Amino acid sequence: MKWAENQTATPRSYRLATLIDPSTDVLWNTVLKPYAYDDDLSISAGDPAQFFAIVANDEVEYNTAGTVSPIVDLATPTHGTLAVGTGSRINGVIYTPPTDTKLAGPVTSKYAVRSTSMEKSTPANITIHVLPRPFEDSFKKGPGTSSKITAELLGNDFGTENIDSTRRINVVLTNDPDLDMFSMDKVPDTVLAARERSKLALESKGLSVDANGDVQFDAPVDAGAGPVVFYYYLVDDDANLVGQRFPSARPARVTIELAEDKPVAVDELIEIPVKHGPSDLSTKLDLQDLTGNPEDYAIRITDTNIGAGGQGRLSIDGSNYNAADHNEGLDVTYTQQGNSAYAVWFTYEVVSPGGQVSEERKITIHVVPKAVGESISLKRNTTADFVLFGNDLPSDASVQLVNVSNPSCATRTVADAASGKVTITAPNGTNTCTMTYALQVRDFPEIVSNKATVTIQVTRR
Ligand SMILES: [Ca+2]
Ligand SMILES: [Ca+2]
Ligand SMILES: [Ca+2]
Repeated sequence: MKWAENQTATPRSYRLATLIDPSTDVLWNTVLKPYAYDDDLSISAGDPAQFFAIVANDEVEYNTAGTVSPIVDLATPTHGTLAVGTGSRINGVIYTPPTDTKLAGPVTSKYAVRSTSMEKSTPANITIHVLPRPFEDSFKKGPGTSSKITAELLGNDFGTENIDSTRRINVVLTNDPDLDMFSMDKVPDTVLAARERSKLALESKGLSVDANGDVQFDAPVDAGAGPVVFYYYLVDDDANLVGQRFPSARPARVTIELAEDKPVAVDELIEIPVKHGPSDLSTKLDLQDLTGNPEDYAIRITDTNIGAGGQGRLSIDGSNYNAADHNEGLDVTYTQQGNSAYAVWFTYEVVSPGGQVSEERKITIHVVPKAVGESISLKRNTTADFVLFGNDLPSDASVQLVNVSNPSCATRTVADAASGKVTITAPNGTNTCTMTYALQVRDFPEIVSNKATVTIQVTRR
């Protein structure tokens, strides 16, 4: 078969409808079975619910002024929600994108149409492209610095994760927000030339996308060049970059000021709960966040007692701190001794990518004990010893009892603070009393745990 008119390079579909029944039944012969055509729709991630007239391209006879929609068997979409329209919108569906605004990509559903004469079509596919949506960004980078800026660009965007694991969200840079970046067929020479100009302009601004899809920015050395401005689309793509691309409806503008905030360091106390170990003893210290510096500012350790009398271990970017040749990096992690409470310290400076250095400041780490309450039982008019440390952390000798309250009915004496032993005398009568205590680190009395509650059940003889 061949199209006689309107020939195009891309394949077309057609449908044949035939009447082969010689019946003289007038109704049968004048009513064609309804037919639902597939629909390909799009909406931006995070957008409010939107109406789509999916019946508009279908062949179905129904009362357009009525209240009964011809849409039947509407399948639950793979993401988001879909509902048949009502009132004046019985010819379509209302789609709400996923509530998780990080999601973009193809969503599918199915439906059929039913005519007034109750004939039903075969199912048609609905494909909804939830398009990613980038938002404008503005930040600073030091002159002459090189860095990946993908996280800065995507941090405030919608639809940065693809619903479909065989697809991905790519960044496409452009120097011109009005330039057609995505048409593939019959692209005019003027557009091709403009795309080339855009590419060169981005290169001259030090912008590129590497093989992993990360955006790299090599800032000009001369701050006098002024802010760097460009635009980017987010694109829902096949992972292998084959097939159709689904870019965001608009590109987002990015302004990078060629300047660097002076790094800031602060004196700070970091409290870490005692863990029993041996696993799960490491705590990432987000010092950039703690000091209010950008994420790409490095931490340089200048001195510490950790590993030199102080317990535990410091690591930088995944390997052990070493004063001589491994004292600077982005990620500082402290690994505690395990099942022990104590204090350690280090001094540090913050170093910007452009080489500015902050004042030196000190971080004190308190590994804080954890008191856990318990329920104990005691016969009335009797006296007994109880050790409250059994379920506490640490269970070593680095802590002692402190702040032991008087029970609400019984009486108590602290028999041995270092071993957690209290002597309790029950009253003459059954009752339930409570008392509280905390743990104090013996070598660092300024470190005191939470308050734990002990319930004393006084029983009959
Ligand atoms: Ca349709
Ligand atoms: Ca953004
Ligand atoms: Ca306890």
